[in-house]
Amino acid sequence: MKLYYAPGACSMASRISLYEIGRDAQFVRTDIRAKRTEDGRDFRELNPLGYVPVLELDGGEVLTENDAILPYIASLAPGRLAPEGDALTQARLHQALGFLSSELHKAFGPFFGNPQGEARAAALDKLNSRLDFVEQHLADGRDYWLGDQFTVADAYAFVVLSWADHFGISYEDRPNIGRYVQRIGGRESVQRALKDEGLLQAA
Ligand SMILES: N[C@@H](CCC(=O)N[C@@H](CS)C(=O)NCC(=O)O)C(=O)O
Repeated sequence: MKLYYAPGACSMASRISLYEIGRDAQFVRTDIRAKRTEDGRDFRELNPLGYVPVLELDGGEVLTENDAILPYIASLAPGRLAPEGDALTQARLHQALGFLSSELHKAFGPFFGNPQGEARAAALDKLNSRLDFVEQHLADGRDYWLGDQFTVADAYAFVVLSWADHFGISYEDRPNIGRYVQRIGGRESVQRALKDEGLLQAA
């Protein structure tokens, strides 16, 4: 199995999840601007839309979209990264992933274009409303997004919430998010993913 990734991008959630379950994979660095992979492929042959993550399975099947890849990885180790239970329990994971991709991740999108002035204020306004929601969601003292169990949603939430730092957005006034990012960031899988993507100074 190959995971096409860009350092620090949302694809890191898949890497963290693979590390959590101890699943072997090849990690192929991808230049998402030039749309080339490090092994010289035209990335658009894998994903015509040119974004990571892409998971290429051993049989050649190609999977795109965090919302599909993360539950797929979770399915490789039942009970480890997704809750087991009835339809409502399963729906809670999809609710989390839907929010994380189409609301939180998307609200960070404009900041990658370095918006200025009114454009930054508008982007901040929208992002703040999503962060307020996250702060409230975590206010009952839960350790993980869905409660007591670490799931793929936490891997994804951690990666996206960590981007704030790069854009001068602090969690000082959002202590629940601050603690959550610290907690997830302290996991061995996360530290290893940060190191392997070159985002941590070598000790
Ligand atoms: N809908 C996609 C979006 C993935 C996405 O936004 N990937 C970013 C990195 S976090 C990317 O590769 N952007 C490059 C581009 O869109 O050209 C998903 O949820 O998987």
